[in-house]
Amino acid sequence: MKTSWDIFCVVVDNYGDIGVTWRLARQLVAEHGLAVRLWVDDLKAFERLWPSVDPHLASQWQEGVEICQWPQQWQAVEAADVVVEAFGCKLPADYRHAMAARATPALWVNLEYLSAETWVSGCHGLPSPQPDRLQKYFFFPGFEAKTGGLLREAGLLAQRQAFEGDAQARQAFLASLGVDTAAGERLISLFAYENASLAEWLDTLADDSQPTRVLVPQGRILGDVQAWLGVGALPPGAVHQRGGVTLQVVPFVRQDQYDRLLWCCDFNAVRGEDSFVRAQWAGRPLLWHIYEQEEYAHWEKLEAFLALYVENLSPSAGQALTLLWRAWNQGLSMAEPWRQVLAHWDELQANAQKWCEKQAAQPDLASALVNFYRNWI
Ligand code: TRH
Repeated sequence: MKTSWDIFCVVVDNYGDIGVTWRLARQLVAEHGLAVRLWVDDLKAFERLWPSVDPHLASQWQEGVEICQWPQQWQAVEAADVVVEAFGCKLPADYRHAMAARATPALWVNLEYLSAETWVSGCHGLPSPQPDRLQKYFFFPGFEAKTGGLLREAGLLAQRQAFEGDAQARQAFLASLGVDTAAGERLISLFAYENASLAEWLDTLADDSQPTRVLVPQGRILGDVQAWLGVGALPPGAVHQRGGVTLQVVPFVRQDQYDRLLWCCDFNAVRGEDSFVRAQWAGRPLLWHIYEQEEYAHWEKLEAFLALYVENLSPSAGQALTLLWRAWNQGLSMAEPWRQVLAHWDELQANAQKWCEKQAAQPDLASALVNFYRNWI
């Protein structure tokens, strides 16, 4: 019989929680042949990144995963062999009792948020003592050998390479978004939270001799784009040009299509957790808008990642990228850091590729979780 897995997800805000758990659930089914149920409290957010999800159904199957609406009044179900509690969402008390009542113990894993901080390697895989006889462990994604790694589907990089080598497929994909690029145009994707630095970055792009097209998926940054353009609502398909920069709003696409958008662009601005990782798999230079935390806790995460990411760059290229990321995350001036990034473009491009290969040489997170379970039983 297949090992059964239950993954629990509370959508705090945005799309990262469901983005990560849905990606993991799909991969556990597709690549490990497991029986996976995904419990989600907000199917509306889910529908956004996987439109075939019906937000009105209590239970449904998608890609071989049983998706269950996490009900406010929990109904008794049998507990699975492996229980993944994503990002510290609290399991229903009745479900915990069901776990404790099993003849064989269940493995209970708390999947944590991604961080490059050095303490992560020391905490990955540690047990978290529980009052009942349940066994719970911390599972930390990460960038280094002693962490749980990053979500990466088998064949992802080969798919990307095939796509990159197929000019027609690229053009057809962009056309499906209503995008028609001009020769020599730099392509940037822009997925970010509200950001006070945007206006100056756009000014800088507008003044550049090389034309730039910025593709903006529907989302929170659009208000800043509107303000800069001095226009009203910006529906998908809206295109506005100012100097050397063309801004084009694109629809929020299905999760796997978003990868293609990243693969099409020369530079990707991403945010949160999942799009941040996907941009790394795109092997292109990127700009990260980190999710802000209380007491500025996110800042150490940003610096910890940068320290790893710029390790093999020349000091001046590393400095250029670092200053750009810091400016973007603090609402500071982007003009000079962006010019410096352009001055080091080839080196940053090569580094993005090498970083991607280095990360891909580590076991992916889904395989690491499956191995964790195998070693535990
Ligand atoms: O939406 P986010 O800001 O999510 C954040 C972070 O995960 C953060 O850590 C968490 O604490 C907070 O939510 C609550 O950014 P993230 O993580 O990149 O998730 C976006 C998801 O949306 C990702 O799976 C990619 C997907 N996506 C699409 O499927 N289509 C699109 O067009 C776009 C732009 C994104």
